[in-house]
Amino acid sequence: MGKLFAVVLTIITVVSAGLIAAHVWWLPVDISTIGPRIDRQMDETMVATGILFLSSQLILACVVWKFGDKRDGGKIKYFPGGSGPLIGFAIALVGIEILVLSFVGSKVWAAVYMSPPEPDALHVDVAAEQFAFYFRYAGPDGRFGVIHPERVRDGNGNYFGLDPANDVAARDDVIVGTLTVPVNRPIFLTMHSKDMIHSFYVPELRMQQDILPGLNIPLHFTATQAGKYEIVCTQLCGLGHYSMRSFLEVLPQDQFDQWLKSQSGD
Ligand SMILES: [Cu+2]
Repeated sequence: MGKLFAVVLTIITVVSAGLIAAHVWWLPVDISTIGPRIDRQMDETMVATGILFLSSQLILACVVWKFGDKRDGGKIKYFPGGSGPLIGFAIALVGIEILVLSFVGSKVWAAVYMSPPEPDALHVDVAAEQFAFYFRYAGPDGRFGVIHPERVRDGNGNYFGLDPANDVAARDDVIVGTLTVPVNRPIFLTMHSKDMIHSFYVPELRMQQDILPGLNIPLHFTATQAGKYEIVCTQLCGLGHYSMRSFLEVLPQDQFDQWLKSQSGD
């Protein structure tokens, strides 16, 4: 029985590690400037944790193979010195690995979160709610209208609580349900939530950011490939969470200009 277990354990270990190493189920194509660094970090993490995973499972299989059936007269073999030092060693090893990975990974994290957006970035304001995303562009005047939370009303399409009657800057704000951006241009998002925690996730951008009520959360990226990509909410935000999604549409600059102009109604 012990030998059979050792064989099955070895097969499961090697096959699952092989599937990950071969990137059989992996992230979709990367379309952001930060993507290659994130992917490399992910690979490094997988190699470091993979070595620990493979060695621990294979050592376990070897031990079970060798000692699993030897229960002569009910005698149980113990590791010299007991299991305490071994457990201590394993905890220290995993702890050091997590610390090192966090330290190395923090550089990529900082490149996204600790650096300011480019000065020429296109600013898009994002509102998340149960169960939709809305995107707002400043319009031809380049200024966003002021948000009045008490004016937010889905019934008349005032998702951002604007007051166009009294606020000139709000009159030309463009509000849409699809995040449309020009390719190769830095994009700066500010995101807020109307009701509860949501999350902005675009696997192709390698970006996932929680949106918390009461905060205006910044995020910046540059998309490098035109196309249409799915935006999904990855925080369980209520009964309709499964349907909370939108699209990121990356267009060549001239097509984007045309699109924005048509939305502004000029
Ligand atoms: Cu949500």
